[in-house]
Amino acid sequence: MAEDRTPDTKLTTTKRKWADEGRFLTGRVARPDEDRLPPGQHLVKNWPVLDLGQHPIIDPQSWSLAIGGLVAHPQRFDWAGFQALPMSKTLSDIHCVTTWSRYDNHWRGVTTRDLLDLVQPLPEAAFVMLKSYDGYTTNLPLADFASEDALLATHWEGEPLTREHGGPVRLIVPHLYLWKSAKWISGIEILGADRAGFWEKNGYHMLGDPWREQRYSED
Ligand SMILES: Nc1nc2c(c(=O)[nH]1)N[C@H]1C(S)=C(S)[C@@H](COP(=O)(O)O)O[C@H]1N2
Ligand SMILES: [Mo]
Repeated sequence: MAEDRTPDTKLTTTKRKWADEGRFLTGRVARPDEDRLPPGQHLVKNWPVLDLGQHPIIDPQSWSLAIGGLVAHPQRFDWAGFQALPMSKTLSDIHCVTTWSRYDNHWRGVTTRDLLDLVQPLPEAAFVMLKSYDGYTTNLPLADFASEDALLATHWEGEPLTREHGGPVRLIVPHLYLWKSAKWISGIEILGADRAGFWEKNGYHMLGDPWREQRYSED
């Protein structure tokens, strides 16, 4: 632990703890250029829309995001509270299990690390279940959720995220297949053990790493 170091803000303490534990490093694997396109993928210039077919209309007045489960400080953000969080910009490629990939997407939003700094996952926290306004759910390891370039995006290419792409707020975890990136996100539950979300119950992989072609579960 960090007791013998200079006292620090809550924020740096969490980051240091992660570094000490060597956690949250998956997804930050340096890849040579020729590995930029994962196996079995092809490039597209447009951005296809894929979902269960319900595009919920979310009024900012009634929007909220709850973060709970195995955390020291559960939070519920309303729209104003979420807008007051530190906003970051990222640049990333996205990869859909239906074999398209799209390079160089500019995002703006709140990084998952900044959110986790606020709620402080407990030591036994290891997985995340995401919940959305259309009833969709998806799961992933906490380490992957906390990857450095993962964020709750409000903007894409300088414009507010459209409803069909999950606006007002969706998750983007660029190093996993895009089905893990919940659109219209409403809840984040931190778990001790992995649980299957919607597609994961229907044969999709529990992790979904495009470079290992983890499209469907083995059994
Ligand atoms: N809430 C919600 N999020 C979702 C889905 C969904 O049906 N509902 N579909 C997932 C799947 S299967 C894919 S491929 C991506 C597609 O995101 P896009 O439509 O912005 O390309 O969203 C993911 N997130
Ligand atoms: Mo998908």
